[in-house]
Amino acid sequence: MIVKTEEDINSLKEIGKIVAFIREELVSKTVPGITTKKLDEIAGNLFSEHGAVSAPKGVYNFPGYTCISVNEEVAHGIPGSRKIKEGDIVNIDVSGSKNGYFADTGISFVVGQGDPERSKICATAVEAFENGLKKIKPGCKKSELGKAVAETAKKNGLKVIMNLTGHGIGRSIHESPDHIYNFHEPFDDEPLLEGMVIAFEPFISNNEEEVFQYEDDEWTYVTEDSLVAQCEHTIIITKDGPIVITL
Ligand code: M3C
Ligand code: CO
Ligand code: CO
Repeated sequence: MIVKTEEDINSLKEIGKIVAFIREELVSKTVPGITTKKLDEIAGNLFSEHGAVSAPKGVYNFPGYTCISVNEEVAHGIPGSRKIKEGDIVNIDVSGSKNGYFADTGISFVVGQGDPERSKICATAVEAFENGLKKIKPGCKKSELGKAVAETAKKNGLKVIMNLTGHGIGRSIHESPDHIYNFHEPFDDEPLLEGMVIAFEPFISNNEEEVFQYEDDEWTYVTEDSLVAQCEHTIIITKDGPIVITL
């Protein structure tokens, strides 16, 4: 969407704050032994306490309030009986709506004491997000973001996932612009506009550059032999600088 009114901005900020709060609650409760289903139940309760609705469930009938992806799972992980273990790389992606406005945020992290390589991949996803964020201003090319992500990955000896992208957001979870690539696509010269709302979500990998959808559940994106981390926030683009509503 393109924000036009104060109400647009305030309503986006409200749902942004809610999904960020749920994300942080779930991160703090991700300890060895807890199941992903239990974490998702906590999120379900928090959505209703805040008068908000899960986007995966509300829009796509996804079998969970949140997407929780562990190790070989990269995104759209379905909460279930899987128990979190020390050293797991976990992604918690929380998206939802309130009063017809949507926000989307996600973070990957290592549980407890883990392999430093895993922590580095997570830190690189955050760095890629921050470097992309610096490029965002009305009129800049959408491809500038992917360029910053790819350069950050390369500088750290890592790669990007090429078939998962950021997206426009606001009045629905996924809207125009459809694809904010995580690699440099020089032909993608579509400009980002004043007031545009986007979810920017770099995915950084140590090996493969593509994910595939797990056939058994038709949801989970997995890799065969890679570790992947994501960092996602929802951003309003303004002439005075980007407003990150999900910090
Ligand atoms: N929040 C998710 C979508 C959840 S709806 C099942 C997203 O937009 O960040 C991703 N899209 C693709 C991978 S993660
Ligand atoms: Co998301
Ligand atoms: Co998203």
